[in-house]
Amino acid sequence: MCDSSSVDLVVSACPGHGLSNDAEALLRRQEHVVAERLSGPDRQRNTPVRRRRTAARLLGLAGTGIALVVSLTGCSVDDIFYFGWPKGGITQHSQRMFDMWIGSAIAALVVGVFVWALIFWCVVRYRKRGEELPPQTRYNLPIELLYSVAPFLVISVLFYYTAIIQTDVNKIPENPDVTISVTAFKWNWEFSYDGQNGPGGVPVSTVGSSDYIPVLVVPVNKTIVFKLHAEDVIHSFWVPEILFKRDVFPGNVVNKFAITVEQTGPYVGRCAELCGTYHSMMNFELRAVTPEQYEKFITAKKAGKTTPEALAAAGFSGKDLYATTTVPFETKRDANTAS
Ligand SMILES: [Cu+2]
Repeated sequence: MCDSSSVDLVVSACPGHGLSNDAEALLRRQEHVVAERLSGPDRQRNTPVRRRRTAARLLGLAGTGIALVVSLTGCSVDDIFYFGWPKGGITQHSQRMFDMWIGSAIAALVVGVFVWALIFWCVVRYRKRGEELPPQTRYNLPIELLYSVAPFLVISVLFYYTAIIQTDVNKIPENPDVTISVTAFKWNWEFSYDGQNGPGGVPVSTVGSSDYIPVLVVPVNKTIVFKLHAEDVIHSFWVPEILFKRDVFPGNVVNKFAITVEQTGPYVGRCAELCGTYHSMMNFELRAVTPEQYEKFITAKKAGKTTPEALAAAGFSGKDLYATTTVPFETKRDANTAS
């Protein structure tokens, strides 16, 4: 192969070409630049040393990215495997919802890893190697059928499990063990036990105020139906540990839902709908107790006892006579300073 450049050929073929020294130098410079662009980078790109450096740089970038994702989420190692879902929950429904979430996250990860692998494989395998346009592929019927059918299958499976579990979660038993009417108002709660009347036929209830957190006492392993109604604006009944919330509407709307609590203990409850100035302080406590403790509590309330007295009758004492998961808010009505 001849190493002579085009300029050399012109100069040697035409001694009287008439080019000045400057023009000849300029042409040689341009020719050199074009030759560098067309062949120089490709030769460099294909050297083993350059390939190793590129691979090391990519590995470093991937490692840094993974470290950033893990550290910036602020999750503990345990939480990583919940994929953003709160732990288990305390009702029979919450475990099923948790299982569905984990299953969906794993399925999404499998699809995601497959797609990422395909993308990176294409990026590396078919990277640009020259100016020549690679073969263009289109109208590949099997591949296009796969593109159409695979997402449909994924959606169908997710829809099936969502419909089954949602229907089960929303089911209202015909004869629940306990029915509780929940009344939400700015900015507190009243819980009234249907069919349980105190002195004078007044329904047994617990109610909150500016300086008292209402305690909603429920028995474990019994079906409980909640009937939700608001006196003023839209609120939302939410106990994070039951992994469920439902809006509470004023007017003629009475929303219902049913749960069976499986673990005793105190759990904070909140309003989850922005309902006004003190919305964030509209809390209550769900106190899940044994059926025996529940019976003692209701019996004491029916006898006209206060909620702390009834909790004492159920075996609680000290600070457990009041809510332990949240405290009444400070209204600061007398203060003229910003809070
Ligand atoms: Cu509210």
